[in-house]
Amino acid sequence: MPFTRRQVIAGLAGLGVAGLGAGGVRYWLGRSSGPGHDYQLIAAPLDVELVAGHATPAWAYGGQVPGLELRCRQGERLRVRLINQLSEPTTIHWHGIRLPIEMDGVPYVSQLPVLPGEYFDYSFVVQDAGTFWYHPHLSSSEQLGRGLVGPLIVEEREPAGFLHERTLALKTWAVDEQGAFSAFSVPREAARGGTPGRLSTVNGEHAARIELPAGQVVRLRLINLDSTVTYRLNLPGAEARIYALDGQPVTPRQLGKDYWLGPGMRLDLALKVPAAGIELALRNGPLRLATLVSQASVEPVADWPPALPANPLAEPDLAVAETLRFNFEWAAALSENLDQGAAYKLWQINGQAWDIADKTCADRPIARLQLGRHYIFELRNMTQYQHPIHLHGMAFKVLDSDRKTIIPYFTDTYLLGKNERARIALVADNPGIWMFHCHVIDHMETGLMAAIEVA
Ligand SMILES: [Cu+2]
Repeated sequence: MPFTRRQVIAGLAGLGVAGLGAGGVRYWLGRSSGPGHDYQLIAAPLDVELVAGHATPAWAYGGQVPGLELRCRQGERLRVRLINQLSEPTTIHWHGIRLPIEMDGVPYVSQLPVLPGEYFDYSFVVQDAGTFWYHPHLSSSEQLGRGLVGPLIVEEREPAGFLHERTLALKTWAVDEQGAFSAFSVPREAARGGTPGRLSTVNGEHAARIELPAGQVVRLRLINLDSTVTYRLNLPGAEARIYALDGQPVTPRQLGKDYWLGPGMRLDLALKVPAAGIELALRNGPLRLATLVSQASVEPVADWPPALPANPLAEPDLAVAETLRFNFEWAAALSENLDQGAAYKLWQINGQAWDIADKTCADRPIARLQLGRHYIFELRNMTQYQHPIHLHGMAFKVLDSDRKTIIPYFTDTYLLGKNERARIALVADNPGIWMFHCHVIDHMETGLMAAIEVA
């Protein structure tokens, strides 16, 4: 049966989210308490057409997958009322945002799960401009797998030099040829690189065609909101420069051959759009993800904008920093019976495997940092798989690696290659219990997560 967009929209009404506008979201009327941005965000089931002619029973934020793009200005307050219309508990974690622990969205660590029919008000001042995203921190393989992932864009205090921008949200869905979901997590895959999807999409569309104005410099905000895939991004024949990594500005530099964008990571590119009619392929290695189509534009040809202003991050002082070691390990001895329920202990950090079924894990932090002190983390990947290592609550500076040349930069997620050793540094300037984990969701849910206390 052919499945039209109209039916998808009509399906929304039955879910009780009609009347909120096309995106299923509206600014709260009369509830503004100072400068800021107010959203009402409904998490609810939604049939979407990822495969032509077939419905996929997704879960959506604001009536769309990926979720509604939330926008805010640096230094202002973002208020989001999450309304849970799912049949199970959920939360929202704000990936890369430095915020108070109560707003971090980790169940039983920073808040209780938001139950079906309940709502939760998130409210925090956004300190850093850049490209971020949001997702649940609960039943992650299924909730992220079904589409609960969305962009969060924080605009600079003063307009940056870009007149045009596009968000390109990358996700590879675990669906079959009829659009039905396949398993989000398969133990034998969790024990390797994570369970991969099959259908690549940009902004929820397979083989998307994205129109850009000829002669203009467009800011492309690429976000990997997939649970497993590291995209090896390239744009053959394009004039493109990197302006920010994982939301944090860098000195502009050429986009090289392949940029490896692991789960959770972001890349802000400036693209000089070629003459009208020319098409560029946005690719993952040799595979085309989307086609960028240059459209005639009457605007005068633009030049490269200046670098983006740095965010107000504390600079770690390596001379006084204390060094801590974190070993990311394969928990081989514990993983003999993959299909007999032992799947939650495939990976470990410093000999400890996180158990997502144990609500008390965060009572036993893997490290305790003193508020205001400076630290170097030595990260050692003792495994044959790469792990995008993510820290909540604080940005960190990547210093060096034994596998590649690093121009030191701030981030919240570092893609630690197989058997790589790298050093990162940070100022422990945000009190709380912060999760430190691999962003391959299968790895996170089978042990590769820990809590770090700052007090
Ligand atoms: Cu991992």
